[in-house]
Amino acid sequence: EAPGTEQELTDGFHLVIDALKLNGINTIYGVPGIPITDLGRMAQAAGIRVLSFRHEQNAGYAASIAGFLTKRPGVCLTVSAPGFLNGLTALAHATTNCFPMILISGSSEREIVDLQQGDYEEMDQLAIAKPLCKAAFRVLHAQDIGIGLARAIRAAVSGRPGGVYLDLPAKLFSQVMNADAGQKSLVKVIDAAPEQIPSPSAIKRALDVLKSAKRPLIILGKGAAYAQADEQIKAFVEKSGVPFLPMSMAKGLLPDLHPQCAGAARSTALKDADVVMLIGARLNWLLSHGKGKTWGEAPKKFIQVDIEPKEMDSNVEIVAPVVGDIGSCVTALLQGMGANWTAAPADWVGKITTKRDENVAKMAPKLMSNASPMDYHGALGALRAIIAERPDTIFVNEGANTLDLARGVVDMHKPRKRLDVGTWGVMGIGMGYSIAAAIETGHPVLAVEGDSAFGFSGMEVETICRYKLPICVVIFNNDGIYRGTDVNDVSADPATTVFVKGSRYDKMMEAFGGVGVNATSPDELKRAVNAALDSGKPTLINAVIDPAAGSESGRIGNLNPQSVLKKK
Ligand code: OXT
Ligand code: ADP
Ligand code: MG
Repeated sequence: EAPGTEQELTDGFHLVIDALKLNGINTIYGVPGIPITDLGRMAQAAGIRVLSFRHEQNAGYAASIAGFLTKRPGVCLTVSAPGFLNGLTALAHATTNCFPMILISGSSEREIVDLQQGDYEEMDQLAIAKPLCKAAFRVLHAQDIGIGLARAIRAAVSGRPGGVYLDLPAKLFSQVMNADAGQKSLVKVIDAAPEQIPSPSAIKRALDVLKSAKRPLIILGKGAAYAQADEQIKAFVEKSGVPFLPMSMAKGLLPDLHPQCAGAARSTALKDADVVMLIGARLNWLLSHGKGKTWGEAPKKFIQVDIEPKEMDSNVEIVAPVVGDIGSCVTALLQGMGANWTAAPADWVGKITTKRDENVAKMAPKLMSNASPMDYHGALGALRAIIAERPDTIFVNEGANTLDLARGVVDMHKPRKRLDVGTWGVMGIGMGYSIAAAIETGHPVLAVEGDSAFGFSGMEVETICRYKLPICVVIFNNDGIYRGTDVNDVSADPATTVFVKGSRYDKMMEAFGGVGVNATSPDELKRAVNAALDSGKPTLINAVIDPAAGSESGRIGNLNPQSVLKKK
């Protein structure tokens, strides 16, 4: 270097890194390769945490849940065409779940792609990404990197959060420009997710409807968990005296053991309520679209609090839409209630409490079983006690029976501790979510995985060992999807839903220097999980579950189409 003699230069690589850092993005999840290998190296050298995965889908899921946990866009970095497509599932997932995420992908040269001349990993990525995300941008000139990233950040986190695609063609990275001009071209995004204050008339309307209720119910969704308005939501729910029902990832926003929690009286609460207030939850399939058998005969009035105006009336009439960010909306509701709000009718609250206590009492003995081979309840009883003792542990969960039964059995005590398959019921989030949860929160992670579910991201146990993350993976190994007992009596091939019997997933972990344990009883399981959480060492426990214990599709078997010709 000859200082002073030549003008100082910067390039696309450095501008991308500087733009990320300027906006507080300090972690990247991705897989290296042409054209972004050096970008990853340089980002690491510049102090960004760059986590290299074994498959982009898992890196993408990591980025998506980082967005949920932090309210900042999680960033996933991929190579062109195949890497991009691998990451795209996660981008679509982030959009569907309303998690802020940016998929940054290297791409091939526009001139060649547009003439379809067969470039290395040729693909019109921008066009393909567009319908699957909130916004998609391409940057062709180094001086536009700052603006490009600013647009991506804003699009991801403002309004209803979601996935954004940022296309960076290979040539951009080596483009050179004057360093001063480069620095000036960067944009620090101010107030990326502005407050959206609800109108006073909407608040009054909602409170009038709530006040008129004889059997009110509040449903908290993962949008409420995302909002990080925990104190206001708690104050509002408690002041209202209304029973609340947490959707899966909203469990723990108020503790599951809170006296107003109706989680264990779900059917009764939905059927019999006359006014239902949705806070950050959509009336999609998970709530039977707000109609039909689940919702009973009695007429309902819906109040909905959501940042997305188009969500209102999506499935049924919303008599009191409250559009705004949840923090502002709940604060306004709380203020509007004034000093003399009459709590929800005692007979209704009593009815829910009685039903809940009945259901809890019915389940209690099943959780005490120390039988071997384990059934789901026996194994989950052990894990439930561990989470009660260690409420800061992040609980990641996927599978069918493994998911549905854990959701009911394992109480959550704090907000944003339960991370699961979300709106799509997708298998494969397990290891990506676990890695991001450990990285973003610093808390230990307990991932409870069906043996099938685990298979979708299982190779990332190497990643977990490489970064020495405090993650304990428990595989509920019942030899297959839903059950391990199906038989094909027509050919020598196994039935389509079963795996190699008696597999030892724990040995996978040992291959990479982690701790592997085979657990055959709830006591063994409990000991192994406690040891893992105490040591913080990457651990995988193969929990042997009775192959006959599960049911088809867990709690959603009703969604399977039936052939009238099937059974003779
Ligand atoms: O009130 P009632 O009486 O009704 O009782 C309710 C509660 O009140 C009560 N309850 C309690 N009782 C006592 N105590 C407590 N604490 C308590 N808490 C609650 O219990 C009942 C039930 O309560 P719940 O759960 O709240 O209510 P319910 O009725 O279930 O709620 C309805 C839903 C819809 C909201 C709920 O069921 C839900 O959230 N479901 C999500 C389901 C889901 O998303 N499933 C995942 C997808 S399944 C399938 O698609 C799978 N695949 C295909 C596939 C996928 N998904 N993805 C990809 C990329 N490829 C393929 C595959 C391959 S699952 C799967 C693998 C499965 O095999 P595994 O080996 O992984 O797993 P295993 O099954 O274990 O083998
Ligand atoms: P669940 O699956 O838990 O029922 P959904 O994903 O269906 O939750 O719904 C989440 C809802 O929360 C979405 O409609 C989304 O627009 C909304 N949302 C997300 N963040 C906010 C926020 N900060 N303020 C208001 N609404 C939000
Ligand atoms: Mg299974």
